[in-house]
Amino acid sequence: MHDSPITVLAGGVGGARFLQGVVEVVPAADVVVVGNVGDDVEPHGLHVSPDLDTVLYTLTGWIDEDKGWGVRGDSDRALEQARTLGADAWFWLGDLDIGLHLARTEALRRGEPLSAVTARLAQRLGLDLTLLPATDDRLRTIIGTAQGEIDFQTYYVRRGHADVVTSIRFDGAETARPAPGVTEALRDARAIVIAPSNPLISISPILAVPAIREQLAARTAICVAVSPIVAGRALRGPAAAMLESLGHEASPAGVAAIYQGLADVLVLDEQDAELAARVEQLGMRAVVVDTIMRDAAARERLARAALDAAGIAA
Ligand code: FO1
Repeated sequence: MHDSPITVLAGGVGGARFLQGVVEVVPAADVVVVGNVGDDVEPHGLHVSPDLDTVLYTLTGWIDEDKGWGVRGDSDRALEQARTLGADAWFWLGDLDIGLHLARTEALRRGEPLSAVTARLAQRLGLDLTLLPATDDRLRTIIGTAQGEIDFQTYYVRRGHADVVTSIRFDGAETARPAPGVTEALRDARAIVIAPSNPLISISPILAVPAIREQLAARTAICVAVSPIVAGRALRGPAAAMLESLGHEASPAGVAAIYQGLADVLVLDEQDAELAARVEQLGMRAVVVDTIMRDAAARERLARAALDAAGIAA
C-alpha cells in the first residue's frame, strides 16, 4: 500500500465503475478502497460480500457488465441442482462465483478476518489496488418497510426493492471497529473520494462505523464526493425513491446535505448545473461535469474530474 494513498469509499456497481476510471488516471497501487459490507448475506451458509465482489470482478474484467454484478458468462448448475433438491434459492449465485464464496466462507470459518480473506482474494485475482472492507465486525443494513424490518438482500433482491423504505439502520455498527488499514488510509490519505454510490445504503454503512466517521470528520486531506443522482434519478437502483421516502431531496443538493461536514467538494452532473449554488450554500465547492459513466472513456473522465478537484495532478 502507498504510504499516502488515494482513499476511495465505494459501494457496488457505481463505485466499481468509477474505480475503473480511477486506476486509469493514477497507479492502482496508490489506491485504497474502503468497501461496504452492509449488503453481506449468507445464502445456503455461504458468505457473500456483493459490493466487495463487484469491485473485485469489475477491476479484474470478470464482471458481467450487463447485470453489473457476478461473473460474465457464469452458469448456474449448482443453484439449479440445489433448487431441484428443495433448496429455497432466491439469491442467484453463479458456479464460478460460488467458488469464490467457498474460499471466503472456509477462511472465515477458520477464524480469518474478512479483511485478510479479501486481501488474499484480491491478490489471487491479480488486483493491484488495496481493497478493505469497512469493518471485520458484523454490520448489516436493515430496511424498514410498512410490513416491518427486513434484511437488505430480502428488500433488494427477494422483493425487488419495491417496498417504500421507511427507515434504514446498520445492525452492529455502534460497536464495529474499522478493519485494519482503514483508519490509516483515511488519516494518511493524499485525497479521499466518495464514489458515486448510493449515499444511504452504500456509503452510510461505511460511515456508520463510529471511528470511520470520526476520522473522516477530522480529515486533513480534501474529500471529494461524486453525486450518484442525476436529474432527480439514480443511474441504477432505488436511490432516488429511497432518498425521497426518507425525507431527503433526490438531487445533488440532497446528496450534499448528507455529506455536509464530511466532503469539501461535490461533483455533480451538468444536467443539474442550476443546483451548484445550493450545494455551495452547504459549504461545499461544486464541480459540474458530465458524470454519466456510459463507457470506459466516460469513467476515466469522471475519475479525472474528481481527482483534479482533489488537487491530484495526473
Ligand atoms: N442482485 C439481484 O438483483 N439479484 C440477485 O440474485 C443477485 C445475486 C447476487 C449474487 C452475488 C453478488 O455479488 C451480487 C448479487 N446481486 C444480485 C447484486 C447484489 O444484490 C447487490 O448487493 C446490489 O446490486 C446492491 O449493491
